[in-house]
Amino acid sequence: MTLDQAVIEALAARLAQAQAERKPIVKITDEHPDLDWEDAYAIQDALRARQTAGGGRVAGLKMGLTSRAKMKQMGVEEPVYGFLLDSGSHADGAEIDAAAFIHPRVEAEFAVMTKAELAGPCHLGQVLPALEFIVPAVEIIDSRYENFRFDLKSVIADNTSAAGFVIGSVMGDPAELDLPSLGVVLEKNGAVAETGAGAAVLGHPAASVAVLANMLAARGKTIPAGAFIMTGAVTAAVAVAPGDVVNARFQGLGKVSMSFR
Ligand code: OOG
Ligand code: MG
Repeated sequence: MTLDQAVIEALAARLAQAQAERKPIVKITDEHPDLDWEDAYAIQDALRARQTAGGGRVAGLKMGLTSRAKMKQMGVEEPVYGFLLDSGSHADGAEIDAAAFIHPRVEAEFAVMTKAELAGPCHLGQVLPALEFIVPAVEIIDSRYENFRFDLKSVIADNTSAAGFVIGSVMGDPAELDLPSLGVVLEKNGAVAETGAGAAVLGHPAASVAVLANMLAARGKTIPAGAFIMTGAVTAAVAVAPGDVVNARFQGLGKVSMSFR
């Protein structure tokens, strides 16, 4: 740690304010170039504590930057994790107010629910039997940083750009599905915007859960049973604006839709 708790709290407050006022800020590492990984996750933890103290409820966990397409789009090389708030959950087919965000983007993801605790170190072979089901999902991301530009430590502090999510209603059985081979099509306004397959996510979406367990283990934490986890975008994220209609189609798992007003 390079920052004291007062600075960590102040940075979390600044991020929360940027989100509340929809005014992007410069990335934290511009001002704190020596910020380390512990500082970055400590700021995220402080943000989470602020939001839950204000009545927010944590709905689950998310992995980010787990596909080549995303790493390339954002210019970073490693996965990160964050949390999902209940207030960010939108029903499938919802009309979502784009004015609630700074510069929203959508990305298609596989989401899972665990049925057993996962304590790292663990691998795919331990994760698969611990999954209750898999559902198709779309994450809405919205960096609190200017021009959606950041480095890994800054994006960790900003809760990995988490801003909302929509899940589909078809529950897949991870034991029955060949997850790496499942195709995903992300459409905006009826045109294909991105295409991919489960293998884009660290080779297998459940491998992303293993990486999460391992990252949490490094901080003395585990993934509890009954945890909802977004495993990270399959393809690059797509910017959305009022009037846009988004459809994400998942092979064998139906589709997830939303529109922005
Ligand atoms: C960071 C969040 C990445 C994903 O699924 O890869 C993420 C960002 O790109 O702003 O959620
Ligand atoms: Mg995501």
